[in-house]
Amino acid sequence: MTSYKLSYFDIDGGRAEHVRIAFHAAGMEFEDHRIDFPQFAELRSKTRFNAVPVLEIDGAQVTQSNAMSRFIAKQANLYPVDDLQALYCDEVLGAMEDLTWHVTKSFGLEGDTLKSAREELLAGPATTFFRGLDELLTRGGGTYFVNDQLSIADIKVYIQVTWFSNGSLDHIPTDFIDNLAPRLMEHHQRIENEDIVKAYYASRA
Ligand SMILES: N[C@@H](CCC(=O)N[C@@H](CS)C(=O)NCC(=O)O)C(=O)O
Repeated sequence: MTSYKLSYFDIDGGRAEHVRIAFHAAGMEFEDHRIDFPQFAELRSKTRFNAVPVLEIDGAQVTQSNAMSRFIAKQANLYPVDDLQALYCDEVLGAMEDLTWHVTKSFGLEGDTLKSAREELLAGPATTFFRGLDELLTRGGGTYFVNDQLSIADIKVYIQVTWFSNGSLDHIPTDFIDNLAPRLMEHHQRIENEDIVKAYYASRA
């Protein structure tokens, strides 16, 4: 049997969470290798691009969280078969990766410098990306992002919206998305109640 080992920080979010949910939805066994920062310092130089997550498939390392999630999502019927719908799904995944990059630029900052960086994030990239997502939700049919059915794109957006609305990012008001694009919060609630998502978090409880 093929072995899968996914290494990432011990948080229920970030760049590996949609991969973990896809593994669970596909019913595929994997080692959920959760690391702390000292372990990351040691692992970093052993990863191909000095970053996590990394997925080892029978010991061979693969990087890039969205590529991993697509691979597993196909096994879980969470990735479109149709090429155009697959393109739409990839667009959402890529946009979320870009937004993450904008957020991480403010990591490590403190005090007023952090506050101004987060204000710039809100006024700039966060506004642009969440407005853009709202348009993509319309394109997908208004309920899901792609083809009127649940896909890995919905799960990725769900994780990002959680990150922006649960108070974990300093100086990001928890009602920011609700004020900017309320349909994204409705979508968030809908995805939270999907069997696949509920079953994953029940398995973590
Ligand atoms: N495009 C990559 C980005 C990976 C990435 O930047 N991961 C962060 C953690 S979420 C990291 O390991 N950063 C380490 C560093 O920059 O030193 C992916 O999606 O997997």
